[in-house]
Amino acid sequence: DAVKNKNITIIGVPLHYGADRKGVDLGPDAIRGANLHERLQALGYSLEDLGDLNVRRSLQPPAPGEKLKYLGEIARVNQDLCETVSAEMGKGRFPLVLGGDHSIAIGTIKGVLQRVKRLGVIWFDAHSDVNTHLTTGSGNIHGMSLAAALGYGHPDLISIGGAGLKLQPENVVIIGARSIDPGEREFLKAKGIKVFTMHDIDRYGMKQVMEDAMDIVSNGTDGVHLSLDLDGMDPWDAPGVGTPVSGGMSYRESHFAMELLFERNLLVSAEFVEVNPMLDRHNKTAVAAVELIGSAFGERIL
Ligand code: 5AB
Ligand code: MN
Ligand code: MN
Ligand code: MN
Repeated sequence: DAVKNKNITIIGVPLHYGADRKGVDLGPDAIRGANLHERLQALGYSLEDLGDLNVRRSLQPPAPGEKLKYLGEIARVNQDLCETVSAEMGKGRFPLVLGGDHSIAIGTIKGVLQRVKRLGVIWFDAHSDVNTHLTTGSGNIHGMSLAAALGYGHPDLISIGGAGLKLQPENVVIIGARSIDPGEREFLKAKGIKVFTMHDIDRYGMKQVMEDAMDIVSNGTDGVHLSLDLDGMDPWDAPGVGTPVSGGMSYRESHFAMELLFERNLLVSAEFVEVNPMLDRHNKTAVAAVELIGSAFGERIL
């Protein structure tokens, strides 16, 4: 049955430079504090928590108009993450990465790609994160991570984990999108990346969307990575995020998506990102993250 790998390695990445906003660096501990270990152990998993990767504090703020804010530190941390993820997978373990801002998807995915060449990705997000330094309005690298994992963007980002290591666009789906920049729209069209927008979820329902999404990411691949940005959920249910967009996936829709994912047994790795406890209410978003993790790893109501 699903998620056969019973050995999980937890890796925290307290990075906020990709979002250029404090608080999301506290995400890993907020998620742990919402009883992550207990939930997974109750499901029969054996855990090793490596703690948090090192991230430098108090860097000089970027110059106004900078299009790749904090590039150096973000690239360094992602290279470290890439090596850590790859090493854990080399020991036969399942990497569960806790963010931190979504720029960490670059390191996670590159590390997984070193072990699973033909990798599918489910990108659960209000945004599509396919900007580059040429299209970004904000200069925030957390809006560029999917593009970088596909091999587009600044050389210091796309070379992480080794030149030529990249996802194929036909193996990627985005779920829950409702805020896509003009340059991103062009990119998604040009590369033919399948996006299940909120409109699609309204129209076809989460069951159909997930079945189609899982068919796409499993076709011709040897494993699937889940990159889950908590802002994919509706801000009512997940208020503790830096870039909230209303009209998102409900609490139940998100749970159901994770339950369906578990049933298909596709995942080889996962990351949960963008939890910002400083913007949260009653730890709601960290708790939601742990509940989604629980569902993705087999928790059931009855
Ligand atoms: B997140 C925006 N497209 O590039 C940009 O939270 C938002 O990882 C990016 O999805 C949001 O700054 C990045 C406007
Ligand atoms: Mn994102
Ligand atoms: Mn987002
Ligand atoms: Mn639940």
